[in-house]
Amino acid sequence: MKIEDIKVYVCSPGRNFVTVKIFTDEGVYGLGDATVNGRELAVVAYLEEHVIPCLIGRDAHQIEDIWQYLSKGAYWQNGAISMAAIGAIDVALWDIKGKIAGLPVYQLLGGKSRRAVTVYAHVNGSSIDEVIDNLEIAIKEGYKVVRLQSAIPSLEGTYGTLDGKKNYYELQGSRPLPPEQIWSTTKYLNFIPELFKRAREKFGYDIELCHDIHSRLTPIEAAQLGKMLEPYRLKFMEDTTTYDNPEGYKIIRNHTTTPIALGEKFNTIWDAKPLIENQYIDFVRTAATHGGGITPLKKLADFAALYHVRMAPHGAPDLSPVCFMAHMHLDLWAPNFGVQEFIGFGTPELNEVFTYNATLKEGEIYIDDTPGLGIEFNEDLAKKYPYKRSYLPVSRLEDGTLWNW
Ligand code: EZ4
Ligand code: CO
Repeated sequence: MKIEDIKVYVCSPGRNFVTVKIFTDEGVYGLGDATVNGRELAVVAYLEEHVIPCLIGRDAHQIEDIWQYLSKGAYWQNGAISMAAIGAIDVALWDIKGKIAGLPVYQLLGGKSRRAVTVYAHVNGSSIDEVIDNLEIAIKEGYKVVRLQSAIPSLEGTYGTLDGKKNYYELQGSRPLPPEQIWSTTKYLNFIPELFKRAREKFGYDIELCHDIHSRLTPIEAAQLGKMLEPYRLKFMEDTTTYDNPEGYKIIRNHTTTPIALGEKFNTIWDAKPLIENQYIDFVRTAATHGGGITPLKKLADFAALYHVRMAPHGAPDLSPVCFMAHMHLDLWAPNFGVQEFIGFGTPELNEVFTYNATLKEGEIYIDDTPGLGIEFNEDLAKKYPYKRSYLPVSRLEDGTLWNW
């Protein structure tokens, strides 16, 4: 079965997505997601100019060899742009293999390890009271795990909150230049434990709670945070500090029993290796799109399992439904699956362009047995929603110093 053609589509049904479609000479096609938030067209150029010409005429069944060819074979290994490009090709080839086999991708990985995929919902607000009200709604909706984020008094536009917008698509869909937000670690650390205290006082300890810090802290500040949050028994605190020095995580680990999640920006297993083998982290957050596809994520899951580290794939709105479905198959299979981030099924425009069968029941997502990934992309409708340049915000300290967003 030969690869006949590969097309790349950029559309913005609420926000920008880069979608790859591989066509074969047997009439079967596959879909992949190549979205890198704020750098979308760089991936398009990488694919169209440097990847696609090398793949025409190759055997679509040789997923592993094509992965090696595009990474080792490119000389320039790793990196967000190239791995998203390779990831999209890889996921599309798994989709094709499933369709040819007549099996959903999770069957090709080794079959189901559970009935459905437990997800965590985002709960946020502009004050603790508002977060608590929204948490009550999420619990009533059946979620068993939630991520709590609150705006911090006197800081504009805190990470993880909607900043007055009705959803992530309205917030992030079009930012023609990067907005700037102010950060203060002192104000944050003085404020945030109260949020979890109030949540536990009102709802007890059965609901599992997560929190994302988006790399704003130094290792010792992260250790302080972990200790302060210990009484509220979080499922995990995510991205407390950057991962450029894995030893930073050793400091956090040595001081607190609050579990640690990391890795939504990892683009290779090698990023995760020292953190996993030293048992500095508990959940690895790498996404199929940004980590280079299903092929490396399967290896990452198996490696992580040796060290009791569980998979908790990134599920932000900037990953397309194609990546979401790739995660559903990985999550159903992985024996060491932890939890899947989930921000809802998106806007009506989004669900017009991407169609798939996934049902949310009591905080778990069920998919059906459609062969392959089980997702369709309507490229004609996608044309109705052209690309709009859009950026993530940048963060500055109160004195103007550029900080991690
Ligand atoms: O801000 O994906 O855990 N989720 C997150 C995300 C990120 C975006 C950045 O592109 O941290 O919402
Ligand atoms: Co995150």
